[in-house]
Amino acid sequence: MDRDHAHGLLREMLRIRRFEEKAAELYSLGKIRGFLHLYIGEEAVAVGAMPALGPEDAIVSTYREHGHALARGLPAGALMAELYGKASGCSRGHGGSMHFFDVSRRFYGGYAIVAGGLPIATGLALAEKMQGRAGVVACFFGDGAVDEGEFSESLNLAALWKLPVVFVCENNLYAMGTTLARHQAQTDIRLKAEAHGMPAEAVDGMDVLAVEAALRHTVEATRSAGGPRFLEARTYRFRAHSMADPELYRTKEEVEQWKRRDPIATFLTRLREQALLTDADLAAMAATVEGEIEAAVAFAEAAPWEPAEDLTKDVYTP
Ligand SMILES: Cc1ncc(C[n+]2csc(CCOP(=O)(O)OP(=O)(O)O)c2C)c(N)n1
Ligand SMILES: [Mg+2]
Repeated sequence: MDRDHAHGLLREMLRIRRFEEKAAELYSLGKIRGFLHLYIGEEAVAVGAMPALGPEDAIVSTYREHGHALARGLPAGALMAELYGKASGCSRGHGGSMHFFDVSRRFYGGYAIVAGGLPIATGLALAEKMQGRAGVVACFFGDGAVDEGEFSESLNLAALWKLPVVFVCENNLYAMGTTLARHQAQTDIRLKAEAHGMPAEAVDGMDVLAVEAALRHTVEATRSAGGPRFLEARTYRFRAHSMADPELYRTKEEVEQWKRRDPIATFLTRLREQALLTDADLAAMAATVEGEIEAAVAFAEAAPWEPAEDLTKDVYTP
């Protein structure tokens, strides 16, 4: 394992964790309002995935997209300002937590609609193919999206037209409070992808290196051989579905059990065991991350509100 690369992966996971812990704190202070879905516990998926994707590739995510956006390189300040609803936010404060967007980094959302990103990703992949470009689209979505018609429609067309898209299902076992077995007769999601005519595999979504290896070979296979691929990342969210969820559908013991597989803590242990990380390295990294998050909050605090006359600017109907 390359030391610098490993440090980079750890730093990215720490950035996401601290960004979201701070967002939760700011939510309870009333600085951030509306919906807020935290990715805490799932960081290894976004962080493992991004090194496999270049600037020519595109990303589509869900409403639980803070981690993907940070790992893709959207500035933390622009994301925090978006959570505040400020005009300096990445979506000019119009979108909030669920609608991070940055076309310059080919980050095409952030979607509030479950499975809504799949047809968008499929369309982006169709554009890549029609325009003769080599980009691959990585589409992230949850286990709940498997229920939707858009899931079948998108997978079918992507396979039929051999489009360069990698579908990454972040299976965290729950769609709000509903487990897969309560809404699907077939709980092996890979079989659903294979039934649509594409290769599918599963990966331990709590292991950042395993995710990176899986994404690298999946993205490369898609780029060179053409046609979509499917990856199921098995993961778990440590926090509630959103800020308003009493979590009556799972036990504290289950959550504690998964926390023992915390992607950050387990990676830390691994790096220490292999003498790739010292306490001083970690302290320095934590201080850098803390500084970045503090600066992001300061940026959001100081950022302007959109002028009242702009409120109806992007509204289509009177
Ligand atoms: C089409 C649609 N139906 C219902 C909802 C309400 N809803 C919001 S999140 C969610 C659960 C989705 O779970 P999953 O896809 O597993 O993603 P996770 O929240 O676990 O990341 C539902 C049903 C919605 N946003 N869109
Ligand atoms: Mg889920």
